[in-house]
Amino acid sequence: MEQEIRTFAKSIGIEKCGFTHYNEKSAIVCLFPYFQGYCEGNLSLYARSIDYHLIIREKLGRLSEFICTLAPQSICENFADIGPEIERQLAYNAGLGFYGKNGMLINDDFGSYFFIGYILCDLPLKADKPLSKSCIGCNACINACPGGALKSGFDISKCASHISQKKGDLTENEIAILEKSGLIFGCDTCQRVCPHNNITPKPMCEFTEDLIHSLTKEDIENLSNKEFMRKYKNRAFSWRGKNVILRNLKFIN
Ligand code: B12
Ligand code: SF4
Ligand code: SF4
Repeated sequence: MEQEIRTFAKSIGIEKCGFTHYNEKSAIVCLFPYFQGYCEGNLSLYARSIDYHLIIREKLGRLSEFICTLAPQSICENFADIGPEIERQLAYNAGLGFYGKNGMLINDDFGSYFFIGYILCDLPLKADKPLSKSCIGCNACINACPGGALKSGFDISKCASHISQKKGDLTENEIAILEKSGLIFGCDTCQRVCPHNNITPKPMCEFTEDLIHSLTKEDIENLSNKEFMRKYKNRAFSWRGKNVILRNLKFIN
């Protein structure tokens, strides 16, 4: 059954999936590569396409339906981002990648520019084995991080990605970190400098279509909150609302 699941996953564009166990259930963990190559813009690469949650939900929905045709009694639940488990851990356990010092899960073919989604189901699937390797340890991510967030473990309060998404006023130090990152939503620095990302892009085609690379003040300042949400509701950067983006645009063009 594992092979049939992998073959069907491939047929809908999921090149890599692996299996592990979680809370007496089987987890079918899938990777969703999105690296479109580098191109100017003030949005992080992960936020330029249609919201990855929507793309993952659609793909996992189809995969779950397929599993239910193989085993009609089975119950499948799909997750991306808000599930019960830490996804990098799950993907690591399913043998889909290894950890970088930047905290990212890295895959030999995709680098670290991929999302993770998974299905929990009650079928007894055979677990894959974790890889026994780690990143090459060059420290480029630690040295390049605009907030110094990776110096000893991961300090979320110094991470530009977190700062760009938090609500409210920013401190002077937070503003300085945001300015250094050069982005109004998310941060790519610790992935950009990572040698494991010197790869030929192999994004899922859904992540190459309808891209927005940048937002300007003019794009959004005259929209009401409702209009902003309506216009950008299918974008990952919209979840925090218009004011957070407008605030960040004061510091970055
Ligand atoms: C909250 C969150 C954030 C927060 C806080 C992140 C954090 N590190 O705590 C903020 C907003 C800062 C953030 C930023 C980003 N995030 Co985020 N985030 C999440 C979310 C929703 C929860 C993470 C969480 O619970 N963290 C708690 C800690 C304990 O878990 P963790 O971060 O996974 O860390 C584990 C590993 O670091 C591991 N580990 C590290 N080194 C080693 C070494 C060994 C040997 C072992 C065994 C384990 C290990 O230990 C930790 C526990 O397992 C997950 C989705 C999910 N539900 O898991 C996405 C997720 C982790 N984010 C993701 C992405 C893409 C990003 C960004 C790249 C987005 C961007 N461009 O701005 C940045 C990257 C920042 C960074 N360097 O980590 C992807 C990661 C994909 C990947 N290839 O790794 C995820 C999985 C979302 C998804 N569905 O694809 N994120
Ligand atoms: S996402 Fe940016 S700020 Fe956060 S750890 Fe990576 S380089 Fe540092
Ligand atoms: S930049 Fe170097 S140290 Fe950081 S994750 Fe990549 S290989 Fe590891």
